[in-house]
Amino acid sequence: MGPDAYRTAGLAAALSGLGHQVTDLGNIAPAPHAPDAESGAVFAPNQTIGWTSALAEIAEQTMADGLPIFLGGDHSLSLGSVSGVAAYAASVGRPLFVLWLDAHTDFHTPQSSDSGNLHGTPVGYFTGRSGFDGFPEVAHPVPQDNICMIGLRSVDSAERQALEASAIHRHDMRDIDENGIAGPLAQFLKRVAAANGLLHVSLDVDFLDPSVAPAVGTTVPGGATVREAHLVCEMLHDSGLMTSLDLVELNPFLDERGRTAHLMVDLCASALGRRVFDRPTRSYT
Ligand code: HAR
Ligand code: MN
Ligand code: MN
Ligand code: MN
Repeated sequence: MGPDAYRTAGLAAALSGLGHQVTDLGNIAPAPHAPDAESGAVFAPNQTIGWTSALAEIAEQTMADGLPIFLGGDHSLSLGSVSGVAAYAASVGRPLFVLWLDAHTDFHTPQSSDSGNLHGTPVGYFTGRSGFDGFPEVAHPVPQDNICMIGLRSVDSAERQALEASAIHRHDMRDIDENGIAGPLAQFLKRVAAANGLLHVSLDVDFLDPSVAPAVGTTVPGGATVREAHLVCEMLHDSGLMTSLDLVELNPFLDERGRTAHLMVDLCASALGRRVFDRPTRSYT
């Protein structure tokens, strides 16, 4: 339902109005997979394996043609999108960086997850943590030091422990309250530019405050404002560095007259060049 809500909210028209050539590849189907048991430690592992294989393949292919935007839907789609983008990055000999805009760190493994929801595991998967039995092997794990998380305010204790032992750059909401959102982002973008990296951005609806973006199953109060989110997207466009994007966790059943879908479309447009006025080009080198 998420992708259809984005279509209804006019995502393609917003981007073509900015001069981009937009191709909607339609809904993706999962690769064939074994049936899932009714109950188990994690929810729908085999189906998620099927989605991961299909998405990784299409991600790697579409990177050669343009800037793919993956619409969801559950954040478990990033097991596939990011691992496929990482395979493409390796094939062109460039390092991959990931900007994770989310209330959550999604750094679990299927073993450490309390909830059994695989949307809590994509960062664990594409950084090459062990415990993803039956999932496609991650041939090109994203280096921890190449990942920046912004918007954090709900971290489980197993994730906290693993993160604190990791080199992942993380900015919780207090950090943003105290220092603003532009500084940490600019710092990260400079590193991407210096390394001639590709940049995948994963935007979870719950990065935003639920008062402005209610259409997500895992709302956490105290999130980014509309302007903070636009500033991130505007800076991403200025940088010219973003090469792929996930728009995830939109649940249209929970929306209020499409306001969350429309806000996400507007943010995507900002990330792809919509602006109020031109300003001198900012360099992140
Ligand atoms: N950490 C919790 C869990 O693993 C909540 C994860 C929520 N994640 C998302 N996307 N919905 O960030 O269950
Ligand atoms: Mn989810
Ligand atoms: Mn998430
Ligand atoms: Mn989240």
